[in-house]
Amino acid sequence: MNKTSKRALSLALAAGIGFAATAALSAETLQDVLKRRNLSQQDLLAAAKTYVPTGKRDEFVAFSSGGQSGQVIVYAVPSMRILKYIGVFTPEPWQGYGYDENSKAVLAQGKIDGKDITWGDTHHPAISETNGEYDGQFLFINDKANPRIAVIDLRDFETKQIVVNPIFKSEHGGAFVSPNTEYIIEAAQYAAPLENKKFFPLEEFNEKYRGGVTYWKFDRKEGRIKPGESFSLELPPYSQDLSDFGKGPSDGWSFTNSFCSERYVGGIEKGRPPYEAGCSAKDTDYLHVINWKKAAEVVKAGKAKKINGHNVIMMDTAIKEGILFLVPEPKSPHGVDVSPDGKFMIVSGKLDTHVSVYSFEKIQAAIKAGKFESKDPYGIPVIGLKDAVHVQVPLGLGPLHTQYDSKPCIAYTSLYVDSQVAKWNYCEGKVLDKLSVHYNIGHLMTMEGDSTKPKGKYLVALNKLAIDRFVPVGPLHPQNHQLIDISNDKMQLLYDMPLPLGEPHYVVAIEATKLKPGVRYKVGTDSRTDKPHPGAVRAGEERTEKKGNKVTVYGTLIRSHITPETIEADVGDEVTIHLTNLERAQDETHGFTVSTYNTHASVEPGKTVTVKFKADKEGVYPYYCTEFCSALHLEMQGYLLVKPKGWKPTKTTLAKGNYTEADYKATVKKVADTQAIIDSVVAYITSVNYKDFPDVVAMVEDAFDQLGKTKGLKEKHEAFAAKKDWENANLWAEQIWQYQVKTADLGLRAKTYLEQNGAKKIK
Ligand code: RUQ
Ligand code: CUA
Repeated sequence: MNKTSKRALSLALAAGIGFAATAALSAETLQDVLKRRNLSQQDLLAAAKTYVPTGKRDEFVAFSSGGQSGQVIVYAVPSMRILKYIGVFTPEPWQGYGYDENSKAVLAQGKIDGKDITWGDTHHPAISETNGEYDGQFLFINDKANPRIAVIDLRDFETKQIVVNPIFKSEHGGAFVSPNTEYIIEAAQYAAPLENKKFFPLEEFNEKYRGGVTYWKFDRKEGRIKPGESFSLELPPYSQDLSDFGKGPSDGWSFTNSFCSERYVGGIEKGRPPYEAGCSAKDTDYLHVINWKKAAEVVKAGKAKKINGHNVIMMDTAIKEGILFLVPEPKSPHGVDVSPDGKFMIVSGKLDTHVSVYSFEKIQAAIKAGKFESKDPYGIPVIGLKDAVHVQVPLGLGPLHTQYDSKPCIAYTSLYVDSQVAKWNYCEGKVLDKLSVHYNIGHLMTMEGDSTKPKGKYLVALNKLAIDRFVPVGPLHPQNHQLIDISNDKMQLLYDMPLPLGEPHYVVAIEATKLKPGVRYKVGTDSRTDKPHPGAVRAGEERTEKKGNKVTVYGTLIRSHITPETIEADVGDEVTIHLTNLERAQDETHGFTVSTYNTHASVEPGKTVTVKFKADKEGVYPYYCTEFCSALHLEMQGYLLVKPKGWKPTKTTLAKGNYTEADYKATVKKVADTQAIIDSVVAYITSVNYKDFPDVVAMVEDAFDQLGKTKGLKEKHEAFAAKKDWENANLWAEQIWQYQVKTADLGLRAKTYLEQNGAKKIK
């Protein structure tokens, strides 16, 4: 018996006989701890508001942009515990994302002009909505640097699709969803020619460079964006920025602001003042007001132009059809955020102390009356600021983004220069409270704060700088997400969370109970397509095929073996390994890698994953399971044998172990002892109402599954024993014990769960 199995058995024995640890007696009182750790009553209050005791769960789940990592960070509120990183635009090794064939296919959708792009500048995540409320089904996120949008399915938190914007070279105003997630907005940032690979000098900026906004059509049933049914609007080269969809009365419209409507072209190297001067010279920029429902009809009517194979409504068409308007907005604006009731759009001018509350009703009245103060250089009608604004409120320096409270008319705006959050009433234009944060807040986020039904309670400040907040870790600091309690009149700062990944620009949070992720896949699923995987097999159907120089393995994974345990190839063969995880138990993920072939798969219960590589080096390459899945995880192994050209075997049998009758008898006794433990655990479980605990039912089923695998093995070892083949007799008896250990492991987990969750005795 090796060390691991000895430990497993002794653990099983210890727990099986009901050995319970006694709770350690703490001599310290709460007062002692406060003193020792130098904590105030206020600290204690903050701790009480954020602490989530072991075994308890958080109220909200936040999806944060992972910034330059190209990933999404999932964390929980109020504990601020990180739950997951989701690989999106970049490879993520743990999840095998970019290391198995199925996920490589998703990443390959993000190639631009045939080139792999292995990073992304993610900015704005958006949760899918139904009637303007978060529904927890999908998450979208954009890549500013390489204009792309990704679709993540929240049933398994996996990236399913990446679409490349067909006409932009960069973007920023995405992802934002329409109230029923029919469309996802992606607005351009830095203007460029819309046609691919077209060159025009900067001298032709005004004529040939363009901005725009894309409306990606989303098919909810399929959970995929339909590029063929998507369209864009050509816009002036104004550096379009953030966007938002209207809702309620403003449903059908969308809003995109802009900076650098000066259309300034810098050139320090030629002695010209830099972009920052030329792009902020004027007092106003433009809010783009777009009737997207009508725009969709214009496309249907065949009035769009195809650019790079994509439908684009040109500016002159948009003007003629009355779907595009501008409103001045002060000065170098950043966020545009539609209020929950859809009546107002709040715009912050970064270089203005004011926040402007635009009235949708007023804008509509001006459009209906044809009341425009001017036209921009491209002939787009401009509605006068006075005819569009409900109120302008001086909030402080560097206002950027606004989020909403569950209480009517209450909003929170980030003040970048002041490093503050302002709480204010946008109906009455009154400032209510201000709170200092550390430092230079960018976005901020309230719970479901950009939906029609914000949940209030907490606000997270996404600060750009983290000076003096954390133990120093070198010149590159972590980001600082600060949790703020907004349930009372006065805001209270609760917690600093360092985020050590990228610059997370924006984050969205949803009530945890709205998320209904699965715990396993239907056996044989390709999780990246949601379809049955053609390489899936069931237990007993495993096989290896060799055709020409192609070796294809149809394998399975289950605690604690990989089938097959040997793969043979000739040097130069192309090896494709399909692996199905046959587990039904929760959290029984197996990983798979082959030494030095840069391949990795994460195979969750039910999933089928393919890894593929060219066996271009002769030699011996161990493969193994990379997740610590059971007591015999280390033994979940095998060999890839890459044979040299013309190799012939000289030895045809494997070495034998020196097993004796005594070894065999000891193993048989061990099997009997372990069975006694299993019986006692089963007796306990069936003596309580375990059927009322679905998680336990799954564990118990799986435990019996494992035990079921011992069928026929007793006859087998006894037959070998009768022939005095002690090696085979001993090893087959040992195999029974392996299944018993897994059974006991699950049974004990179930027992602990039941004891801790108040299972009741039944008759
Ligand atoms: S950004 S700090 Cu949304 Cu990309 Cu504003
Ligand atoms: Cu499977 Cu470790």
